Amino acid sequence: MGFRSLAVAATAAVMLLAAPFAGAQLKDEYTVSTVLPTPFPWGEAAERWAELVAERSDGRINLKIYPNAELVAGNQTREFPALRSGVIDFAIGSTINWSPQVPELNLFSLPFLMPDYAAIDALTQGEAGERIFEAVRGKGVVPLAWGENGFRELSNSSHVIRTPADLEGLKIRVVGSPLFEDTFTALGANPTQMSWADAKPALSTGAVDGQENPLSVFQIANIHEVGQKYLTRWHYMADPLIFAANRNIWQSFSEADRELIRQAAIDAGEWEIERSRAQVPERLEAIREQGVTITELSDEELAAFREATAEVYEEWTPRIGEALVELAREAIAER
Ligand code: X2X
Repeated sequence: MGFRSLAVAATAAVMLLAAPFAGAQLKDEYTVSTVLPTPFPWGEAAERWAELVAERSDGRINLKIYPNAELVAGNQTREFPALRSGVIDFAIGSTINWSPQVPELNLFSLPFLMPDYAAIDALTQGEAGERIFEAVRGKGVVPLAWGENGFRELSNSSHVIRTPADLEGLKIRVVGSPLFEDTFTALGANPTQMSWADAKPALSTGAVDGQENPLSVFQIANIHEVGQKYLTRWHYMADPLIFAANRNIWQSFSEADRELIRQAAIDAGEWEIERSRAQVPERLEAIREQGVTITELSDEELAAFREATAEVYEEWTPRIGEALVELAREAIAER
């Protein structure tokens, strides 16, 4: 073979190799929306996902993370519509923030439905989780994997909370999801909906007296600095995170790349869930050292909160779907 034909053969080989990549028409960058950045577990989950995707695709697929819901101007309950319409390519979203568009996601917000981690897993890893993913797909978004924000605990600036009566009249910042209005109203509190971006300022001016968020959020965001001296571990609900893709973006990838991205999401989610659960004891210690009074509740004390919020089930079970709530209860009972 002469030099010329060698060169032609080499060019052809390069083109053949490049063909599947060219065919997939990859963008230089894919946007990934999250509410919390690193070092919150949520942000770390996103970072891990982007790393795994870059590594496994030899740098072909570039996920760029946009935290603080900045792609929707901080308005976290607008994230799902933006993902659906294609303003955002990918997102890792809390079930709370997406529940206004996907009513089934309110399942996880039913107060005191999930008593422990095994109960969360029984839902996300079982048939209930599949049905919830089906509901997300039904709204035009492709769900890929689960992560976890965490069990949400109650803090306030005024006094120790041990009973529903202790919540009477307290102004509590809640996420912009209607179920939370009902839960805190049932408890005699005064819930105020606002985005996370507005929460810390509202706590610091005293516009609200309290808030609820996972321990990781309380600690990393230094919520103790804005007068939140009392924390009650009531574990009333936990919000899983869902890794998801815009449908058109998803369809633009080759079958093999879809598998790669999905598997990376599953691996990043599992890594994040395990890690954030394992960090709870050290977080509690750190929060205690920040001078916060941490209150643990007995089973009887928890039962009083469960009773006081029972009406939320009556209102919300039909909206979530009777069958799904029933399935979830069974899965939790059999965990
Ligand atoms: O806004 C919150 O409280 C947060 C950060 O936990 C969520 O996005 C659900």
